[in-house]
Amino acid sequence: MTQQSASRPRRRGPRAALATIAVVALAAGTAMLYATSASAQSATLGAAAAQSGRYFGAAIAANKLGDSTYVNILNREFNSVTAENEMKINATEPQQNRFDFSSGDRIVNHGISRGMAVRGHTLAWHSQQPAWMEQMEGTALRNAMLNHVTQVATYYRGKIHSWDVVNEAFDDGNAGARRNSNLQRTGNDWIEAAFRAARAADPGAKLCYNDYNIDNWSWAKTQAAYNLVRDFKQRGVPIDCIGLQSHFNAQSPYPSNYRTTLSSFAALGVDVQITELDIEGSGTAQANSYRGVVNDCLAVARCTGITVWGIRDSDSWRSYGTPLLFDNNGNKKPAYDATLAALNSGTPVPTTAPPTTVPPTTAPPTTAPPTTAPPPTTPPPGGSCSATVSLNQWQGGFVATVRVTAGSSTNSWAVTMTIPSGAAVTNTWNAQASGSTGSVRFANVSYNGRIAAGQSTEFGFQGTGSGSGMTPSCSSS
Ligand code: 9MR
Repeated sequence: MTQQSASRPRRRGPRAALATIAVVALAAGTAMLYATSASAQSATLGAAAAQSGRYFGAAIAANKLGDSTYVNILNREFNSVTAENEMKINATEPQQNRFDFSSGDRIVNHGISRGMAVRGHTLAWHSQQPAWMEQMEGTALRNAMLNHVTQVATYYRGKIHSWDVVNEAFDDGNAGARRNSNLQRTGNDWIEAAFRAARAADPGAKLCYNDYNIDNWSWAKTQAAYNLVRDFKQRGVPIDCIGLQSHFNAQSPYPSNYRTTLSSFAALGVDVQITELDIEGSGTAQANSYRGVVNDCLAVARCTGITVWGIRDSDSWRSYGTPLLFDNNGNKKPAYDATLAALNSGTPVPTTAPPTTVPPTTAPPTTAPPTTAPPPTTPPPGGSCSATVSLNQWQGGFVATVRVTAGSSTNSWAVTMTIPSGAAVTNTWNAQASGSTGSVRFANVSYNGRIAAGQSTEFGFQGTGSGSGMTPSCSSS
């Protein structure tokens, strides 16, 4: 498996949308451009994000899954979940080699049963280690860490969209140095060792490095994380994504160069995920910051999803800062309205160039645009769609990413595919599968049935065996 093919959801949304807009503008004048880019209006965060093939997730707590206000918001608004604490090392391996997945399973099962993508958080971290691990050093700790990564990633194999393989390995000071921890003291290569173990255990999961205070492009810690990713890509260490936690407050505000940070990481050839977003504040100021974050993500083709770190302000680890999208009673805040509107506002021009690149000095082409309109691409009436599939395969298994594009706007869609003989679907996200072998139908879930004309959404599934030769066929209404 190559690094490229490991890159599961290849987000082509903004580029595809751009191409569509260009065609429409040539054919019918620029007025159509605005009509097209503003046409899709989804009522929930997940559905709005899904229009461009992205996810919108929340960190959730297993012990709140009995709270109906909480669960109603979760199920209505979000299409991805992260366990806030339940999949950390102290939760999953409380005693050495005695694993406990009970709380993690509650989160994973809740997400998977509703077609949500599950982010795994986290396999290797200096914090929230069980007591037995905190006391360890050296070779024993290195082996215990690798065993933990292997066991946990293997247990959840096929169920996790992205793993935060290593969390918070850099120091907070300006030096950009590694954090001094018992894991770091096992040798500087502990991070890449963890990534290699995770890839071997679950080849279908995207593997992320996750950290906070790597949002501001001019901060040394950001540069340290950037250099780590660049080095891994250069040396072929398996890494698919960078997680920017993006906990913003007065000391670490939403930076004006955030988009530069996102596009710079993306230009290294990794996905960018905003993994723990919360922004302290209230009212218009808070709403403006959320809007800025969303717009920055939409502007970068490989910024593939946003997760907020909790649902209501009262659920937040920083509840005093009221940093989330819903108030203590579960009501939508101005920050929610701004976030939803930004997600619905379309997909601005992607900026994938690294910031260090000098802008071209060549003048724009002087050739006049063609005066003949391109041939009209008339979509069939009554909702139409097409689907393409891309595969990430390894010995004995595969992950398929299916992109559904609406010819004319849809209210619902379904993709049917014949699963090759000997292969079987084991897990699906962002769609509901009927059956697992032979002819399998994948129907939209509640938040991604509506696709505006020319827009796309993505779903995925994992399977055993070989997925070669599948031809998707799409129908819609
Ligand atoms: O939100 C989590 C809180 O409930 C825990 O007490 C805390 C313990 O370390 O971890 C919080 O989540 C952190 C996440 O795992 C990593 N990035 C920072 C998050 C906020 O502290």
